[in-house]
Amino acid sequence: MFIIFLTGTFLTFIFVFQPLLCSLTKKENVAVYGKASQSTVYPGAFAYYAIDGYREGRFSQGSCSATNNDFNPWWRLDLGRTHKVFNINITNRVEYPTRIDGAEIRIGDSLDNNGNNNPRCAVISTIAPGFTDTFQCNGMDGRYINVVISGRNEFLTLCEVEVYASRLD
Ligand SMILES: [Ca+2]
Repeated sequence: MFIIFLTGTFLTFIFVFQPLLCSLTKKENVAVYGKASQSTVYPGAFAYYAIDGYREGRFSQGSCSATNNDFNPWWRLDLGRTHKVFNINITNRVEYPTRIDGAEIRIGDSLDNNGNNNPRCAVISTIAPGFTDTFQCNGMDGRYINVVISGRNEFLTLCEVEVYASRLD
């Protein structure tokens, strides 16, 4: 009887409380509500394409942003107000996948150096062609999310940037 009671309690937790807990703590991709800009615009590859909601990694499909071959190219998302950022997903382009290597994710409220001086969440070592990798930012605060490649000339291409964060009121 006790075992049945215990099992029942356990199942109640699994089927009732667990989904409730998940729905309360679920983080939304807030990137789609933001505004994107970038150092320069490669013809037709607008900054917005990195937050259009599609992870499509083939450049020809028109869902990847790209800069020209800039020195220190950057892409920036403005969330409109400060958020607590938990994790960021970045989808790499299928073609020329090594262009993303060494890119830094920076988060903060400053626009100094176009936001590229904000605290660093992560350095992207590499992302497989067309794949999506997750970077943990552990609740860093910021209105601006930058992806910047420092110290070399490069085309910065992002096929999707998802930002899972909570608004700070
Ligand atoms: Ca996209």
